[in-house]
Parts: sequence; C-alpha cells; structure tokens
Amino acid sequence: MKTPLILMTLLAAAPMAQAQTRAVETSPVVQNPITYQAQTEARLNGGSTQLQAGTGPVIVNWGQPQALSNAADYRVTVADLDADGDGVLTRDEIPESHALYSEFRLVDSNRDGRITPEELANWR
Ligand SMILES: [Ca+2]
Ligand SMILES: [Ca+2]
Repeated sequence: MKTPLILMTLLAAAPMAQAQTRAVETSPVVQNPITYQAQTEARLNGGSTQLQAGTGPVIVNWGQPQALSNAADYRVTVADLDADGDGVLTRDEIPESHALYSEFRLVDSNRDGRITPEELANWR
C-alpha cells in the first residue's frame, strides 16, 4: 500500500512544480523592462540608442549587419592560393590573415591536411 501513496503524492506535486518553473521563466522579462524599452527605441530610431543601465551606459544597435570585412576571402579559389600548383591547398599556402586559415580544419572535411576544390566549394 506504500507505493500508491507515493505515486499519488508525486502526481499531486507535479502541477505545482510546473507552475513554479513557469514563474521563474517569465519573471526576468517582467522585472527587466529596460530590455524591452531598448529594443523598442532602437527599432523606432533604426540605428543605435544609448541607455543608462544599472551598470553604466549601454549602446544598442539595430538594423542590418554590415558586410563582413573579409567577405572576399570566401570567394577564394584553390588556384588563387595554390603556390606550388599541385591543385590542392595546404595550410602553409594560406596566409594567417585569411578566413580560410582559421577554418582550415573545418574545410578539410576528410582531414588529410589538403583542401581540394571540392572541399572548398562546400565551405561557403
Ligand atoms: Ca598546393
Ligand atoms: Ca582534404
């Protein structure tokens, strides 16, 4: 007879636990109106808005992000950087400042240390 009693206790407690979780999720929104105000003002101004928060001034930017400064890096072909002309790129052929350098492991999908034109085509 002990087990049904425990089950009933758990079932009775479940809705209470749910209600508590919901209250925790919604309270930050209610208690932090400055976030909503910042979003509204920035949306209206369509640029940036400076607000005073408890920790100091906060600048909120709103709108389309600017084009990546290294966008041209993503249009590179193997031939552009293939210094030894073997048709693949190794890490030493890519300048450290190039976006491909930091993403080499990602682009080199078969992990053989060489980027083929096919692997490069899948990068963008
Ligand atoms: Ca090469
Ligand atoms: Ca490869």
